[in-house]
Amino acid sequence: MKTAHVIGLGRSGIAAARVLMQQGYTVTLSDRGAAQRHQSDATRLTGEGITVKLNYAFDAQVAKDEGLELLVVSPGVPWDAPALMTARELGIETIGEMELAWRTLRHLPWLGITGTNGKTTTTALVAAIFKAAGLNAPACGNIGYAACELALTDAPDWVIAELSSYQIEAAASLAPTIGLWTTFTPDHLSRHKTVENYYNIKASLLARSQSVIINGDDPTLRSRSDDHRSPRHHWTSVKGQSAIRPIQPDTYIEDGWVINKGEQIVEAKALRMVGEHNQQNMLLAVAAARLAGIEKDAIAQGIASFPGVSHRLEHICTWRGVDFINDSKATNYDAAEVGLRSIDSPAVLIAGGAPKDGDDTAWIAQIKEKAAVVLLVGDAAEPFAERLQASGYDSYEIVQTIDRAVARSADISKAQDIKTVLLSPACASFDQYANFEVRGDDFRQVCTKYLGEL
Ligand code: UMA
Repeated sequence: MKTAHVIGLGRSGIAAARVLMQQGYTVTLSDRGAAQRHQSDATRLTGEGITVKLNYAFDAQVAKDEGLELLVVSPGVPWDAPALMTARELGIETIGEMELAWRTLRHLPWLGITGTNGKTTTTALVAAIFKAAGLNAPACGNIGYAACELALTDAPDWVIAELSSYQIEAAASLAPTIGLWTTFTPDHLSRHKTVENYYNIKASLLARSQSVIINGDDPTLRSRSDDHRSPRHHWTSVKGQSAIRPIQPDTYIEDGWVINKGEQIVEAKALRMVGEHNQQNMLLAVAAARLAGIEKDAIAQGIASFPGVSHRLEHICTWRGVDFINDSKATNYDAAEVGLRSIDSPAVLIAGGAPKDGDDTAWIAQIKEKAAVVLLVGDAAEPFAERLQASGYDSYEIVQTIDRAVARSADISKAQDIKTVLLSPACASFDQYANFEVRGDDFRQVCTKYLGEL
């Protein structure tokens, strides 16, 4: 009997364990935690014949002695964790959940979408276009629906996967039909150590892709364009056909139209999402759809009916003329800077959470331009206050929680001419919430309830 061990009782780990069961493995699934949700998942999975170990530290030597052949890890498990290194040394095959999905679904065409920011919107927009074309191609991967969950369903027409650096580094043979790169700025440095490591992980995906689409409006991707010059590379630009010379984009905006290889595809204004970055995401999605052979009518229909993505500049409500916007997915400085750049000012910005490393210069410059007041929450409140003060911006208040921030922003909006209240944290959520979705849901709920009662 083949044996496999899966680490991480989350979305990826549960789906990976089920896929392995279907493939005839004897499966053990372990997690270092033993929270309430772990216990109820464990009961369910035990009933399916999976051995579940909670509060468990994977020991490679013990596993080897017991004859383990395959170790599958969830994206959140550091790829260089000592137990994984020992497993490799002992000859236990060690792969990520995404690699397992690839091995299971490699007979299908794949579109792999990566980048620091813009991945989720581009992935969701591509999925909307493919759906409009009548294809069965739900978005999977980092967007929240694990690729192994997709592998448990009826075979789709395409695998449209949002791929984080965590997933790519643990999926060494994943070779998409189309690889797509949205943006590049430093992120996840606590895991990948250097910017170069982080870049190389993403570049490795494109190196293995049959065709490649790259956002030519991203300064770093453009400056490293020599890494990506060959007929299989396709560039996009919102600035027209000639603005990013010597690169020649084959998808670009001109006279208000999205053009692909000289053909008008859809009017740029058809997309109902604000911000130049979303126009960039739209071009990437159009380029991917055209490479996949989708007709322009379906592309136009998919774009026009696309409602946007939850937690990404999501409009919650308009209260006394002030727009309340949820950008909880902005978990780093660059995403938060893009969020601020996209909204009407003067604004009240709600920021903070679990702080991350990174360069905050451009974000603070946008705060000075757009934010009348910054309300600070979570563990980052004190350090952000110090950074803002040191940069000469003193219109901030420490309010600690999102419900107090919403109440305070309503007061400020009554007293000052405020156009937008924006939750765009520039931080992870783990100090106060399970993840950024729960944080965004909380913001939505507090806005709806509190403002509704005023
Ligand atoms: N765990 C261990 N040992 C470890 C690390 C984690 O046992 O060393 C356990 C945790 O206790 C927890 C479980 O592993 O119970 C969680 O695994 P996970 O963190 O991999 O989470 P999943 O629920 O499987 O979600 C993962 C992605 N999470 C991460 O990459 C951290 C989700 O991306 C993704 O949507 C999902 O798979 C489906 O593909 C989220 C994310 O935060 C959105 N991604 C990062 C980002 O976008 O910045 C990369």
